[in-house]
Amino acid sequence: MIPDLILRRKIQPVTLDVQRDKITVGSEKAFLVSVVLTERPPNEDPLEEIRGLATSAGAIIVGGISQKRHGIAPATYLGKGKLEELKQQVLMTGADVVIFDNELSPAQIRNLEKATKVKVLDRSELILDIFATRARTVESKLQVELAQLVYALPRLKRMWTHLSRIAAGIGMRGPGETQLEEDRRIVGYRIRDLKNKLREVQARKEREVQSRKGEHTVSLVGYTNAGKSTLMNVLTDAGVGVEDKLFSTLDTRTRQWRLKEWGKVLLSDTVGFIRDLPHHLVASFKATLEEAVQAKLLIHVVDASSPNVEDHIIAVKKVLSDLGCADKPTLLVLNKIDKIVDESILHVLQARHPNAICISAAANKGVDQLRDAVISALSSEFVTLKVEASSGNGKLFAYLASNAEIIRQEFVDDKAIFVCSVPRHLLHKIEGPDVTITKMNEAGV
Ligand SMILES: Nc1nc2c(ncn2[C@@H]2O[C@H](COP(=O)(O)OP(=O)(O)OP(=O)(O)O)[C@@H](O)[C@H]2O)c(=O)[nH]1
Ligand SMILES: [Mg+2]
Repeated sequence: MIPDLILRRKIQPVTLDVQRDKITVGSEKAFLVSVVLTERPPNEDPLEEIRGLATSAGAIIVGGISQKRHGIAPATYLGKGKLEELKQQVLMTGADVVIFDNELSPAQIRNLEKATKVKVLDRSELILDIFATRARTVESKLQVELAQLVYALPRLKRMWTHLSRIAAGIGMRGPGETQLEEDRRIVGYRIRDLKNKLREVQARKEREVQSRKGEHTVSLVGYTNAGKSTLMNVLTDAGVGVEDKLFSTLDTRTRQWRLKEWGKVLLSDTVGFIRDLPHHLVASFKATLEEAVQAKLLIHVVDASSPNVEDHIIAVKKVLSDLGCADKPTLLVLNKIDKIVDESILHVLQARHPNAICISAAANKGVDQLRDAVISALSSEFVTLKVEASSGNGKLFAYLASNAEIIRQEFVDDKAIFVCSVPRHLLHKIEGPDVTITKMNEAGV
């Protein structure tokens, strides 16, 4: 009953009862729509990714259509003719939900629902739904809930419209404006509450990462389903979950990775990225991504067998740049080469990315070359130094604090002494008349 729902929401003001009622897929019959606005390679299936996402969310796919357009139809996103075709298809296939591979405005969703008479989800909603079903730890649950609520806040009206439709069906009146305002306030409180909780998680994460200063930290990043967790398992026996599903990993795992005689590094596996990742989702997952943000070196894992490999690389670079990691030393790894049947495809990829390392994590191939590449990247990109300066040199201290990994620091009389690891290309920035720099070995001695 609706009043119960509303009551529950007040006691436990999450509104997800209503939201989930509206914005989930479950095991419903889904019809897919993709509007392609940019030129794509002719051999590409425009529905492939949304099919993967919808399947990962548990939907049963009953069909799909795609349309190439230069611009969108403001009211319904799709053009008139295509909308007619969609209506027919929904009827014919008995679909319960239409899922768009595009980002729709609340008004467009409303108009599309009116036309098709079934629930309509856009790409962001679907991704949020997958994240919600996958979230296991307290941290990821908080992050997903925040992302969902931030997304839902401007759309509450739509959910209410939906509710009042159900309400009308069982002989009740829909909620008035006051109820909507009240709801907005409740959601607003909950968002603030979640942000505070996540601030604590973030602070704890930062302390954790901070405590590893001086260690070599390497993070696996990449498009979802690229094989990051598989590679993590091969390198460290971590036993992390691997699945042929999008977003199987939502939490960061860190394990020791022994690099032969060179020593050990800390390797992290984390949540995958995707094209057009809802930006509030990236913001919400800041605590989880902290490991990658702080890593000394990134290993960008790519599914080289995907026809969209270049798009995936661009999408990952974009998220990395949003996270402020654009200039971080990064090794590109072309994974799943065992799946590439046509050798010439691999040659083209190699020519385009001459520094990339080709591997097959599943077949444990190329892993030694990857090890060597990581060792040489870590050794050449960073230098360990003893920096001595007068204790009044605040500018230098601030610079080291934000750009170097400080291994040890001490103050003797009016002198400050830092042992730190500095990116080689920033060395000149710390040189100065009152600064003495001595090179040290990796361990800082
Ligand atoms: N053929 C082949 N399959 C691979 C390889 N590496 C991973 N896979 C498969 O690709 C799928 C995804 O692998 P995961 O390791 O879960 O990928 P991920 O990047 O961690 O994915 P998310 O956590 O969802 O972002 C699984 O079915 C793996 O078995 C490989 O080298 N070759
Ligand atoms: Mg994974």
